[in-house]
Amino acid sequence: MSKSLKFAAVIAGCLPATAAFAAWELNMPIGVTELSREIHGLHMLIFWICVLIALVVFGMMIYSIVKFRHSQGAIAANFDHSTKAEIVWTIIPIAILVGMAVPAAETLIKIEDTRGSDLSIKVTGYQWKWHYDYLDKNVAFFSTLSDESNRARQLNSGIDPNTVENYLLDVDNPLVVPVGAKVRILLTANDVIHAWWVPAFGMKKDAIPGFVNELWFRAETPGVYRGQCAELCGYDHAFMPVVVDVRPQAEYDAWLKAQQDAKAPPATASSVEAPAAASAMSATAAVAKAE
Ligand SMILES: [Cu+2]
Repeated sequence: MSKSLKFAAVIAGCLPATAAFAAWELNMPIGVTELSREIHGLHMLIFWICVLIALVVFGMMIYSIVKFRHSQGAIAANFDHSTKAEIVWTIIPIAILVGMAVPAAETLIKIEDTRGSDLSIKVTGYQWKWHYDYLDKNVAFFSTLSDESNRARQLNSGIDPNTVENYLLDVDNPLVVPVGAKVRILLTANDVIHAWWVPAFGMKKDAIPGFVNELWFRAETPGVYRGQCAELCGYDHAFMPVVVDVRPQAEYDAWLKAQQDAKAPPATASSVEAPAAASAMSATAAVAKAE
C-alpha cells in the first residue's frame, strides 16, 4: 500500500468517530442570554486569533528550519541588531492586544451594568444551601439539594446515582424568574465564600460574607437551568446546586402571588403569637431580675 493510500485509510477509519465526537461537547456552551452569547463570541474570537498566530509562527519556523538547513549549504546571517525588526515585533503584538482588549472591555462593561433591572433578588450562600430573597416582594426561601439526590448520595445508600434524574443538580425550591426580564442578583454569604454559577447564563460570581456582589441576566427562553456552587466551601460543597426556573411572565406572576399568599399570616395568628411573645419576654425579665 502506498503512503498516500495508507493516509487515506487512516482518515477513513477516523470518520465514524466524528459522529461520536459531535455529542462530545468540548467547547463552552453558548447559553440563553445576550451576555452568554457575547462571552462565547469573545472566546471564539480570541481562540481564532491564537490559531492564526500559531499558524504564522510555526509556519515560519518550520519553513525556515527546512529551507535554510545546514545540509543545503545555508549560511547564518551575521548581524546583532535591527531597529526595523524590533519596531515590527513591538507594534504587531500591541495591535493584536488592543484589538482583543476593545471587544473584551465592551463586554465587561455590559456585564457590570446592572442598571434598569426589572427584578432584584438577594442570594445568600450558606453551608450548604442557597437563600433567595425577592426584594420588596415579601418572598424568601431556602433552596437545598433535592431529597432524591440527598438519599442517593449517602454512603452505602444502595441507590444507583445513574437512576436519579439530575443527580446533584436538583433542588427542593428553585429560583423562579420571568422570561425576558432583567434580573439583578445581589450576592452575599453567611459563613464562608461560595460562588453562584449558572453556565447557561454565562454568569459566575463569588458570594462573600460582608460583601455584596452584583450580577445580572436576562433569560430569553423559558426552561430550567442548572448550576452549582463554584467555590470550595466545605465538605458539602458539591451538594448545593443552583436551579433557575425561567417561566413566562403570567406563570411567574401566578407563582409569586401563590408564594405571597402562602406567606401571609392568617387573621388570628397575631392574637395567638402575641401572648406567647409577651410571656417569653416576662420570663426573660424574671431571669434578669433573679441574676
Ligand atoms: Cu458553596
